[in-house]
Amino acid sequence: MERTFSMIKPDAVAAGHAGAILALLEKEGFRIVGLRMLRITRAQAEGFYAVHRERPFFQSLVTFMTEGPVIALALEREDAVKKLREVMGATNPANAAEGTVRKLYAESIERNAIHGSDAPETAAVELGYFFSAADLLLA
Ligand code: FUP
Repeated sequence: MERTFSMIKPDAVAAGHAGAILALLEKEGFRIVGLRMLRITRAQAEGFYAVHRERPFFQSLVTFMTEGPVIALALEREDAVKKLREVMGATNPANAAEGTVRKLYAESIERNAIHGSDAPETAAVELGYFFSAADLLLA
């Protein structure tokens, strides 16, 4: 069993797609082991996406991520990191496969409905960013 971090982004929460996305994730075999709705601060968004700091879309991305509440998720299943990336679909919804979260719910490459960690090492860091070890031990 492996754990990964996911986040339902402000566009999908505001559009009322959170329940459908959670249902899709559960149907794909993920167990929800942590769940928090929160409004992230600009500093948190900048830290979370620090790897993109020099990219032209950085400020716009940070503004989007702070425009409304998000739902942070700790998810567990076999091969969770890789499987979540498949279920999310390509970053740009125009390139996302049928049935993926982004094909179904993303508005654009920036407003793309869901985040998922890109590697097990990233997952560990991102889970620690939003969940305490004690919270995840309960699950
Ligand atoms: P992903 O791992 O699929 O979320 O994609 P990246 O890590 O490459 O990008 C992180 C986020 O930056 C994306 F979810 C949306 C945003 N982004 C843009 O807004 N424009 C781009 O050209 C690329 C990424």
